[in-house]
Amino acid sequence: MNELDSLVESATQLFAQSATPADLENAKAQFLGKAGRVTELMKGMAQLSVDEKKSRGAAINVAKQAIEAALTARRQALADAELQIQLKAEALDVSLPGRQRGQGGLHPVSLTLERIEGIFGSMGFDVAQGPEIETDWFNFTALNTPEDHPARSMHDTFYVEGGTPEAPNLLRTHTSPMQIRHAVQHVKKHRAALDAGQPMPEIRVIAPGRTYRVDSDATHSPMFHQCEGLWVGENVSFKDLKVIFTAFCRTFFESDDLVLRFRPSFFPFTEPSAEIDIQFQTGPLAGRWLEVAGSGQVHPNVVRNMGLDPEKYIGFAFGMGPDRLTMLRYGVNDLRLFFDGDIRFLSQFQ
Ligand code: 2U9
Repeated sequence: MNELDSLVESATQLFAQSATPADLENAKAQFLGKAGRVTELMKGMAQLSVDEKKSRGAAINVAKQAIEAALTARRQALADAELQIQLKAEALDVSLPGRQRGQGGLHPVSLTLERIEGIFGSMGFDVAQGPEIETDWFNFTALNTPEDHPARSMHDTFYVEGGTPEAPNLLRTHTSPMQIRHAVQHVKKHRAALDAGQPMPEIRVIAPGRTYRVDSDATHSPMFHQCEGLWVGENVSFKDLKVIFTAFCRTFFESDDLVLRFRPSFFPFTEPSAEIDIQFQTGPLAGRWLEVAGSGQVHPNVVRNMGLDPEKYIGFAFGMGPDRLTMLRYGVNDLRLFFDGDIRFLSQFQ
């Protein structure tokens, strides 16, 4: 191998050993730079004759071009390798599943309220709506709760600004005010017929919603839910109450052999009154009496406050706690879980 061939070979080798573009430029300088070996060879031609210069110059040029070609090839190889590294780092795995958008769902108590509304809706009941901030009259007076009744104590509810000292505004302690409002509207709508001695369509309504009391432990929350029902007509009886509430409980708990017990009790707005207990015949709660609701014949004073004659119209009412119904249905043992907002608890109901 002649001197020029071995020069090309050592340049090619040095270029191949250059791992980065900077190394490669240094290697280039050693051969093609001002003080590089090719330049030195050119300078070394000074003493040669014109003919020798021609042939020697041509040979050096061939070697120089070979070195430049090797340099260009190595530059390209390094750039390609760099690109490959970059592509690998930025690679997208299109087979990966997309990021899921968190999907919300209804709160377990809302699911219960929807169930209750569906069941009573199918039995011809309207769903009442009304304000959570109530007047003293709708929350207490209209419901036959006298001025000196313990339920009116400052300790039993939350009073809010805006009322008068005699009739303060308060957070409703039950959903019954909604039924009074609903009944008053209903009676107003049919006033002319009533005055003409004609029959009034029956009032059949449920009132679900948030209620408030000063109470807080594992089974009581200052904010809780209630759903009350009211059925007023000329020929309604306790039997009707028993039939619809039994049908409701059996449908709600999906248990056809569920047994109900009506146990005498007292409420200011009903007389007579009864607690309603249920008993499952199968399943984890079988054999125990579980209190699920209160009920009774609407007190004549309350019927009168609706604008109806209690001698002619009779009403039956019930009240239950959807929070407790939800606990029973799903086997939840602490009421506070419903209001903590813990996604690990709530997501189990989706
Ligand atoms: C009107 C007249 C009477 C609703 C009734 C109850 C009995 C009752 C409690 C059950 C558990 C409330 O959620 S709870 O704490 N309710 O025991 N509620 S009778 O009586 C009415 C309602 C409206 C106009």
